[in-house]
Amino acid sequence: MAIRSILTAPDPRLKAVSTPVDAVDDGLRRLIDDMAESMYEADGIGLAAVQIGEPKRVIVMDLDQKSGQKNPRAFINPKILWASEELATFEEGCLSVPEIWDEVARPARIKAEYLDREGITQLLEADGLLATCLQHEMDHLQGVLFIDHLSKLKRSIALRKLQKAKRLRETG
Ligand code: K2U
Ligand code: ZN
Repeated sequence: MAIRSILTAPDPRLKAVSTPVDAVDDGLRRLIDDMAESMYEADGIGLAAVQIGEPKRVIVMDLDQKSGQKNPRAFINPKILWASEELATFEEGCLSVPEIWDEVARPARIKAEYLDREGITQLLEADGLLATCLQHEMDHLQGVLFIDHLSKLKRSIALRKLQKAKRLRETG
């Protein structure tokens, strides 16, 4: 397993539409393990493959990292089959959008289909943080960041802040 660096916005690679996985094999499972390790290292609870520069339709999430218990779940080629009209608002952050937090409204309940790390089709009914996080990660697979859901003004302020922080990191 390897800890991979996480891309931070602005970065055109984060805007890529990720490609479907055509084989759930050992190579993909190594990528999933690297994603999980990179997510834990960054104190995240979710990560999309595109965030480590791999535009494949693969997500890992672990919402219950209680007292060191790690239970990473892989979602390969996830599809949302149904979403409630009712919305739920959460304050979101993102490992690729450092130091920016804001409220995003998304469908409160969803039904999704995906392949697990053995390539078996699974169905998921989710609400609460699980529904929000999965939708946030699936946005990544479409090249969409949570700041793209904010008002034009808030998004431009966020992008200016991110550009300045990236310049400072790169020039030291
Ligand atoms: O894409 C991501 O970075 C996933 C988010 C998970 C998440 C986003 C929105 C709502 C719920 C969960 C991160 O893994 S967790 C949030 C975070 C952001 C920055 C630093 C640490 C944790
Ligand atoms: Zn994110």
